[in-house]
Amino acid sequence: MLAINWQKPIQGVIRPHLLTGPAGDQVGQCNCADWMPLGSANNNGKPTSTIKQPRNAKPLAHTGLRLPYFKVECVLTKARIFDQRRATTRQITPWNITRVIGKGRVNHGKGVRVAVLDTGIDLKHPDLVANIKGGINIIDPTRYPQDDNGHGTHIAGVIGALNNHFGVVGIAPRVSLYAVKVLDASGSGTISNLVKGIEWAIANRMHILNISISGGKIIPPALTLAIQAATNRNMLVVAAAGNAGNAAGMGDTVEIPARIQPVISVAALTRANRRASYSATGKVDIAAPGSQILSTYSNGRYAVLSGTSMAAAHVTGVLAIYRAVYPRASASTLKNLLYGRAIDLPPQGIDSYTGRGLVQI
Ligand SMILES: [Ca+2]
Ligand SMILES: [Ca+2]
Repeated sequence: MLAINWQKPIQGVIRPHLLTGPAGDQVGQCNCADWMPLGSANNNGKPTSTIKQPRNAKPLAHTGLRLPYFKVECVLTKARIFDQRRATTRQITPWNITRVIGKGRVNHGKGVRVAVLDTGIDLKHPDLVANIKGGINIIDPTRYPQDDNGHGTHIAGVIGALNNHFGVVGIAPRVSLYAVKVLDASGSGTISNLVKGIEWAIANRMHILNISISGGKIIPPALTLAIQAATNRNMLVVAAAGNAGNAAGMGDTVEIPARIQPVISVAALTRANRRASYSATGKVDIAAPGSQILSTYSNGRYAVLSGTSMAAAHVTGVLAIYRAVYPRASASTLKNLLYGRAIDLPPQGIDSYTGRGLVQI
């Protein structure tokens, strides 16, 4: 029995709760041939803007947030990710995790608090549950931040899926994950809810914020203020550069919040260490694997997703490892370490495609 230790001050919002056991096994429901288009992805693979406006507000393009993932490539049931007969002896280390951690980690991110501002996290996922320490549902504070989309659970798994005998493993498998649900089941949300999520993260003294969300190019002042408040408190804010890029790498296509100055903007790489064609260009700080990423998914499942969303999660995981090594280091010191350790990718030097290059532990 694992108790979720919901961090104060959230009493009256989310009650302490016991969450036990894996979600129901859904053997054979999905396979790679019938990947499930969810949320803001459509059939041609380009993310669709699913703009949701706050009530009584004049429509503003920048109030719409969406998830910068390319599409759900494949949803795997627990049964499909590993042979059930060997389930007690097998765990996959996805290629993208190996790419970033190399020969191994110096620690597992223990004691580092990471807020995942997203669609929630599958709070009962057997490959995450021990690391989920709290959170909030900003959309409906009377409910748990349970992931009704899948995206947030995928992000959480890249950052910190458990190192055990099944499923996958994340970059920082003993990190403390906090589910901050700011997007609904379709992956849509508002700037004001994102700002509230950041405020919750500040109030609850998170160390790192992962924001795999994009919301166009107009910078809302309220969002900038919230992010500056976080970075002024020595917090690291990581965001997906966005999926509005093009094959030629032309133009300034990075979206908010990644394009806001103190945010670490992350580009997506393919398995060949090339910028993915969808990965936004311009204000890019660093790059990480983003295409064909296997991780945890809603309802105890696993899925392969692609996008700068996934790339951002790798950088968050690496920062968690750094922070566990140097718990007293300032955010700017950790940022310099992050940038200094990255492997430069062509063209030589810092560039608008992959920033300082491939993130490394
Ligand atoms: Ca595992
Ligand atoms: Ca370069």
